[in-house]
Amino acid sequence: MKLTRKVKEILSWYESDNPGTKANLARILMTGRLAGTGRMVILPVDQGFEHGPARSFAPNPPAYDPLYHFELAIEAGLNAYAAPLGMIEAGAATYAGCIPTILKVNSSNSLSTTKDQAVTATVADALRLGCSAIGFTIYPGSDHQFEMMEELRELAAEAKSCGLAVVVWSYPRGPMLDKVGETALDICAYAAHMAALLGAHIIKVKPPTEAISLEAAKKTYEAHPVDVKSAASRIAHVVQACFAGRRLVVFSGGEAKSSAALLDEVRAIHAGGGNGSIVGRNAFQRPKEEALKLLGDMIEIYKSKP
Ligand code: FBP
Repeated sequence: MKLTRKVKEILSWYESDNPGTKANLARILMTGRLAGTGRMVILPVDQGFEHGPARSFAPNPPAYDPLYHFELAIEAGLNAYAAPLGMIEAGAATYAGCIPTILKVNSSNSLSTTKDQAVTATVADALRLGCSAIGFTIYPGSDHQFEMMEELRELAAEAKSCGLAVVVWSYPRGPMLDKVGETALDICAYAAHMAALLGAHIIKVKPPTEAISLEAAKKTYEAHPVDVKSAASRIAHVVQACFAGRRLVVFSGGEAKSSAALLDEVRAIHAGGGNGSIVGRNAFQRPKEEALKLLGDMIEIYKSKP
């Protein structure tokens, strides 16, 4: 496989990584219909843990079957499939080598009131299952944020030493943040930046809103304004916070919404220089044909000239 100039350029940003990690990043970037473009669409299916099985899969019952998600990601021509241990194990042999996988190594659930996650898989699991990367969530702002960051430090160091890539879901939540604050532009950029500082190769955040939430940051944003009205410039600001675009950043899809609304978001991510989408519920909660159509439309946007 010959790497494109774009992918070579992206790999050059990761100056400290060993050939194994670079090869795994290349696998993700060179797979699927967006291969070689530097853009990605990834399917994450950890919502069974996060929200429970019925809330996740009842809208489209075939999605209760873990194999369904491997098929969906492969048929849609996505770059990678991310899931917790049990989901990856369930299709590991059937789909070995068919699509890069990201093993989600920590998980939360809706039966807990604490903003924390348990470590639910290991780097050894990721290697045994042929994964390209580990995935880890941090909750900047939570009372457990520092332990989460310390867990990530250990797991990321181990993963990198074994030639795996590290994907960080950075979701601000905790006592200082209300619902508006969790997706406010300044907080989102801050969360993305912290993921970069923690050594993430790929950073995953929610699309930012117009709000500026942190009191201490308001003066700075007044002095150096970002065009918060434009979704593309909000994305561009998050990209800037990811080491001026030297780290890959992808944006999540959120709860099921209309195709038009999701595609508008994708256009903004593309125009703002984001590297793509990591979209779960909006994909697997739709009947498969509809999901394939929507994922195909997203890919077409990412393939077009921004
Ligand atoms: P969705 O596209 O379904 O939002 O998936 C992205 C994701 O990050 C999942 O990996 C995770 O389970 C979920 O969002 C968490 O969502 P929330 O923070 O809204 O509970």
